[in-house]
Amino acid sequence: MTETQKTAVIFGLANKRSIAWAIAQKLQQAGWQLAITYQNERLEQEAKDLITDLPGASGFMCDVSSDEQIAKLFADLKEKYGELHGVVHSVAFALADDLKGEFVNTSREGFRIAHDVSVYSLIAVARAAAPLMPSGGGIVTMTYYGAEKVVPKYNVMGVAKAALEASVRYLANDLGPKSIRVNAISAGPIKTLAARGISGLGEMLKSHAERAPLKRNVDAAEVGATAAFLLSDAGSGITGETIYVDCGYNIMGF
Ligand code: 0WE
Repeated sequence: MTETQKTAVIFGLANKRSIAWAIAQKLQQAGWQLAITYQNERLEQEAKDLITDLPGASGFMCDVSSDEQIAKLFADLKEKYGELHGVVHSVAFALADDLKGEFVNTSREGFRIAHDVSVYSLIAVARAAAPLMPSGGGIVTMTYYGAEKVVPKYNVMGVAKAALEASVRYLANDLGPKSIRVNAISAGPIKTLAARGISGLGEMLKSHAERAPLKRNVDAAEVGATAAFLLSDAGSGITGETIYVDCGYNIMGF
């Protein structure tokens, strides 16, 4: 068992509603050993309480807006695990002011922060992880439909997610020769901590469920299962892709 066990690092645990947590649970059930990161001291206690109850999982603090913290984390991961087979990036941030009102009012600093935290971090993490993946592996990030079509108030996050999806394709091209696959999951709206700050989320969930072919909203566990699939051998032919886990919402024209 241990000689064939795979190890993944998961970025973006805030609480039990985090997509990162749903992915962690599915990967653990599939037999993975996990390193799970949280942003800072403020989130540490809640993260550690969750991680303690997940067999074979360890917690690490890492703010992905810091090159130093990313370097330190991967040095620690190399020492503890030697090799990695999976990376899950479930991190995004924009200033609250930029997720209300009009996109045309996005500030230079707000644009920079959204892209630094939500997009550049994937590139930095992929670069740091690749040397720890000599046998190949998978990288999965989270995106949203607002990358392709206008979702009112998603604003600068939509532009950042468009850049993230393009980054997935360029990373897939760079890392493919090392047998490292890079994909994005485009999830329908889910009531996470990040989404709860959004006014009108309730109405959005309702209209999403009405319009989606499956007539319901997606569950974080379904996103977790898709991430586990992409990181498994079953996903071995898939790279550079954005996979929808949205109850079919994106296929509708009217
Ligand atoms: O990607 C997201 C949300 C990401 C997010 C959320 C927040 C809230 C708190 C990024 N930064 C912040 N910053 C904060 O200060 N989603 C896909 C969920 C989401 O967010 C929206 C949505 C949906 C859906 C914002 C406006 C409209 C729809």
